[in-house]
Amino acid sequence: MKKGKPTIGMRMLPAVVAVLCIIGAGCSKYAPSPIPQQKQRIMEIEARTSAPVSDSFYYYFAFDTSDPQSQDGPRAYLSGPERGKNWSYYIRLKSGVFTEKAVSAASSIDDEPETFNTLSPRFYQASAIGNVINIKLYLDRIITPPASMSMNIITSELPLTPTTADIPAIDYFIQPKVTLATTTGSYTDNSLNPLSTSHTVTDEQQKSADIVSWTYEIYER
Ligand SMILES: [Ca+2]
Repeated sequence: MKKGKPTIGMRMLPAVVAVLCIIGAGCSKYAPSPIPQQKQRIMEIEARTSAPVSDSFYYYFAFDTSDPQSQDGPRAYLSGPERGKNWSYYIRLKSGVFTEKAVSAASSIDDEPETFNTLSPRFYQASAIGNVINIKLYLDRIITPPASMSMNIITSELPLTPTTADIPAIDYFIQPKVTLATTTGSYTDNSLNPLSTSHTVTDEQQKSADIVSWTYEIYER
């Protein structure tokens, strides 16, 4: 073959490409279309403290997700026989570490919570910066949520413990049952629930455990 002379194959290349394109176009008609990404409900809670969030305290976000709801919502009992009363799921912040616990049976309230990070199917985002604690999670992965649930934000110096000694909560909702709708677009906050976190911490040493405001929102991502 002489150098530089195009072969028949090379000369036919455009035609071959065109045929392949037609075949390709024909085939794509039958190719499976990508599954559209299902949007998921995110629950976002933001709580603000009087002084910057401190490693000295435990911050509990306790939920009653049971259906039907308990009469009085998640109570601020951290010890004694009623500890963790009506808590079916909670997130705890201590020393910059977020943990979570789904309370499946009454006895499991005393189990150590598991780390709430990217390994948790419920985790979306969580941070504690300055005076702001922000938690975002996949609502539908807590449970199949009922039309509404209830929440309490409880702070303390000691963790929830199966002891008869009194472990007093520092801050908590005066009215323990704050009802939250779980439908997309739901929103509520402390001003709409005037009895929530209205307990004012007077001890200067405990201002970091004083929740002064909070918001709750449901949206899709
Ligand atoms: Ca407060």
